[in-house]
Amino acid sequence: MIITPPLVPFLESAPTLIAGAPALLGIPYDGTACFRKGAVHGPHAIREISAGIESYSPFLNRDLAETNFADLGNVNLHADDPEGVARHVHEACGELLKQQAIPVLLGGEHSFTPGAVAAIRNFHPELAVLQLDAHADLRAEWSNTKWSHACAMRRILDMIPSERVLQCGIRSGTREEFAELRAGNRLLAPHAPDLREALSRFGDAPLYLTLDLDIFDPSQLPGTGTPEPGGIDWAIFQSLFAVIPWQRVVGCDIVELAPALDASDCSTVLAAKVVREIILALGNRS
Ligand SMILES: [Mn+2]
Repeated sequence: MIITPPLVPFLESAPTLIAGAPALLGIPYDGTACFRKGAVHGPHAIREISAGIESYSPFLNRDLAETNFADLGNVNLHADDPEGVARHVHEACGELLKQQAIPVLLGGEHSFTPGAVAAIRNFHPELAVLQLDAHADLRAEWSNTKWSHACAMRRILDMIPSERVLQCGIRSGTREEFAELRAGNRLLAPHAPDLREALSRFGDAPLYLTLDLDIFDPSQLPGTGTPEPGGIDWAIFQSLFAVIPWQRVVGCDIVELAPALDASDCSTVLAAKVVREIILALGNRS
């Protein structure tokens, strides 16, 4: 397994992989960040601050202490180009899926998501993708690479048919990106009833969730590379969370926390709480 052990465990997680359970894997990379860097430190910051948050979720009435999951540490990145990093993520996710774990990837920047989706699609050909994000990420190329964070959803659409992709919370992009989103019926406001209805189009298809933390308003989460006013708060996040069919989620990522950009650490606390809720949702579904 191409990983390094966690420097600081996510709360009291088991270090070894458990079939059927979520497995945290960090991707410390921000090589294509074009505005403000720092997401490379996301995985470490989330683990470190996890010691300071409760393991119990009153919202879900579940506790990490009674939940099967593993924190496997970070992927060893022997590449500094985004395509190479995506390839490492592809390999690592392939290994996790072979062992029937559910990859939960901690970014890092958004550019590695197509690598994860490519690996998971090999196991689940009918895979559908839900993106929660402020940005369309539909550029064909950005900063001289097709593998920039700004191209993540374009690369996913190279693999997954448009009708199996939903992009929720998007409030920033080019005129062309928005024209495409609207024409493809993929654009959703962050409104739980709409999300529930749209997800029902996928039937029983397995689902990949890519969660860019900049879907949150900068007042809630300023510690991100490309903040975008007009985002969601925690209550709206909970309402969206409640309509996601977690039984069908076969992989997910939580990306774009840049901890040093928020000296209060509240952004990192929020990110860790998101990760906790996702582990609780994925680790208690039998
Ligand atoms: Mn974004």
